[in-house]
Amino acid sequence: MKTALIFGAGGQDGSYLAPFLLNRGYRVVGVHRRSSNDNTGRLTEIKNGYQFSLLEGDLTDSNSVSNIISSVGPDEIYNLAAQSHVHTSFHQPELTFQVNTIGVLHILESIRKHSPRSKFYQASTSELFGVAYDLDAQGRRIQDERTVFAPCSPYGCAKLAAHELVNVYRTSYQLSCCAGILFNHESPRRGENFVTRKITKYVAALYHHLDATNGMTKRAAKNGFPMLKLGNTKSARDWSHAKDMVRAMWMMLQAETLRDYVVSSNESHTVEDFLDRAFRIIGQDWRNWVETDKDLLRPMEVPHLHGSSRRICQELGWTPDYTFDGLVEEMVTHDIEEFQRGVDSSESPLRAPMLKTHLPAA
Ligand code: NAP
Ligand code: F7E
Repeated sequence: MKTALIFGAGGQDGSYLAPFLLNRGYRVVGVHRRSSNDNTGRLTEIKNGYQFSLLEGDLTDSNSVSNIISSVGPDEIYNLAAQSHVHTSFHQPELTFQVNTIGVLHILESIRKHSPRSKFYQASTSELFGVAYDLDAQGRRIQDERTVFAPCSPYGCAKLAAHELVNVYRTSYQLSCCAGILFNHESPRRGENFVTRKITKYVAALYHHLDATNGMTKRAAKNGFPMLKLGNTKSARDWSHAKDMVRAMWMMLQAETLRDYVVSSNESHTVEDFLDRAFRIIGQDWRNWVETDKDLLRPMEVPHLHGSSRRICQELGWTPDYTFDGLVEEMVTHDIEEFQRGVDSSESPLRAPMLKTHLPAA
């Protein structure tokens, strides 16, 4: 039986990768950092499973990382832990480097010293490309393994340094490590301060509000509901489903020779496209409900991401199962149901997460 160690097991991707590996017969050890509030909620379904265990550890503490790696002696290590919010990285650049760069160095050094036979996957990102792109045969702006890196945020810079470290350790010490340059990926488990989930949670709350105010004029209904505040809605992203992405991570570690791959849906949509799709599900026009908040604009923005994952498709046979429309629909439907469960629960409806966030101030 193979053992896999996942740093960041409680995050969006970790919570999909862990059951994916358990279903393939792995013993899985997840690492999460200490927190005064439970940060393992996404792992509820597998937490008490026989082949799954959780350890506390923090990437910024080299002792905790090396103790975990030397005691578990894993066949495969996946590093999904990060300060993963790009806007936050402008406000907390130092923390972002501590976790996203120095943390990765701690893992690489521990593997080199204590577990050199472990295979290692590092979560790199399309943020490495920043403003850079190439033109494909149809003249479209795309990014693939040959595109240069030109990051636009402390997050992108920290991830680029970690990406290069993985390459240096692979070449210098012949470690079996690689990095997946993954484009944006989302799901009903996406953190609530990323744009897609922020939108789908709002749409769900609006759906219930409109339902509850049935019979009122649209104008009256609108007056009783706060607007959705967003930053730049013109930027374009290549959005996939997180489930497709964790399958790619695993496939990369099963390859005979480990190398870095771009993983993407190969489609690019603006934030406005996402808004359009999500609001149309509840029969609304997003333009009536969204306003710009200058505080949500970033000091520098990645304007256009559009991946080409041809290489991983050709060499490893990876292809995505989900479509853009399917992803948006799943997220909106999930959030509508979650909202309803909050209202139905025995607690006061005001404690339901959506109502708490979206009810106008008294
Ligand atoms: P996520 O939901 O933010 O999960 C990140 C996890 O890392 C969380 O469980 C977090 O714990 C943990 N973490 C943060 N700091 C830590 C520390 N110092 N020590 C140990 N654990 C720590 O991110 P995700 O969407 O699953 O993404 C997984 C990885 O892929 C990240 O490295 C991200 O940068 C990268 N990535 C993501 C995307 C995407 O679109 N999702 C695309 C490309 C690359 P808490 O829950 O306690 O905060
Ligand atoms: O922003 C715009 C924002 O924060 C997407 C991370 O997983 O993917 C993610 O980074 C776009 C940007 O994701 C709001 O300016 C508008 O143009 O959802 P996001 P991201 O920055 O692309 C990469 C690949 C990663 O590696 C990261 O870890 O949406 N936007 N208004 C907004 N974004 C947010 N968060 N909130 C807004 O209100």
